[in-house]
Amino acid sequence: MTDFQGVSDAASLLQPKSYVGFDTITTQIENRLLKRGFTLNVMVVGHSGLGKSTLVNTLFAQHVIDSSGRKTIYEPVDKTCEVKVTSQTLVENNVKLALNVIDTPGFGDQVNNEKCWEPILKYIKDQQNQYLRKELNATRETYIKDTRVHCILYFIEPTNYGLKKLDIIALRKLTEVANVVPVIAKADTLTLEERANLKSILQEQFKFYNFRMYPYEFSLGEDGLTAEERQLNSDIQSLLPFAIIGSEDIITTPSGEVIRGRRTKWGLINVEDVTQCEFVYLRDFLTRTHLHDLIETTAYVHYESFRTKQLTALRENVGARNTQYQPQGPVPATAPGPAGPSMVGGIPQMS
Ligand SMILES: Nc1nc2c(ncn2[C@@H]2O[C@H](COP(=O)(O)OP(=O)(O)OP(=O)(O)O)[C@@H](O)[C@H]2O)c(=O)[nH]1
Ligand SMILES: [Mg+2]
Repeated sequence: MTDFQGVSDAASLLQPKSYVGFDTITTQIENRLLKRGFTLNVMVVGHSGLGKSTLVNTLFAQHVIDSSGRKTIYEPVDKTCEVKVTSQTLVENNVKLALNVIDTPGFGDQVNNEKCWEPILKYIKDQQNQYLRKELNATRETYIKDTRVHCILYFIEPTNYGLKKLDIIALRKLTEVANVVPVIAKADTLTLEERANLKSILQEQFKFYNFRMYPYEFSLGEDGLTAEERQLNSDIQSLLPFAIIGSEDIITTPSGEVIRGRRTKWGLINVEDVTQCEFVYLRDFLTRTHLHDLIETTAYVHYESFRTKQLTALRENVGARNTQYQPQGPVPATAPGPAGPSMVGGIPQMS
């Protein structure tokens, strides 16, 4: 009998006497993945005009979304916060990325912003619910379309006072259900001292309110994080929230250098220069080191916890129903059962 425990033991590793070819499995997987492409769902949350659309367009170096809030002060304030999804497919070296940007215009725009985070939270839970329903279907799709929110970029106003009451409530709710990456918006409007001061206030507030920001210290797999990965995650954590500047403009400097930047009265800002802002750190972290991890963490941490809660509630419901309707005598073949509390597709709906 093969002892699978022993496979990790180098002494028991067998090398085929001639080339078999199973080492191509990685290429085979890569080819299949390339054919299918990848999906990334990014949600942007923050007050109107904080540069949400600009940052997404800067991150993906393409005009992916339009500003969806008010264009002028004369436009009426939308009644409520809503959720708008824009989908684009980006291609880079044969890799197709279906990018869905979930915009939340109207967030925090009202005089009374109580519960303005509700439509956002509802959207996130609806996507998880949809996925669960598809997963539990008797005839499952081979690849379930993934609309679960992989990353929330949370925009914090560049003031000197740290989080507002609304930020605290929204962050508490959102960090429980998705990967949240906080950013200080429009960092060019703060001096370097103000920026450092705001960052330390925010870091203390995150600690005080116990907000679990992405990336997390724990690992998803059994293998655990390597010392290097752990170090990278802790370096990123110490940078949060990223002080960013966004721009869609490509500018040629007097020295002939082509940069992505903002032209101001007192000079040019190169958003890709790490001495001027932390945009590059954010981009590298989101797209070059943690893109896959964002998707996996959503599936194995956030969705998993939602799934467990839902299925436990479903089991308890069925259990309660069975106890309530314990047959006293012979059971009629067509005994009617109560319609379970607020059930959609057999799954109880959680608030
Ligand atoms: N100074 C400065 N201005 C910025 C920055 N990012 C965006 N802006 C400007 O701020 C304005 C609003 O930017 P948007 O990207 O439309 O902001 P938004 O958060 O998407 O706004 P809504 O969609 O209306 O909620 C635009 O004029 C941008 O050029 C930044 O980093 N610094
Ligand atoms: Mg916008």
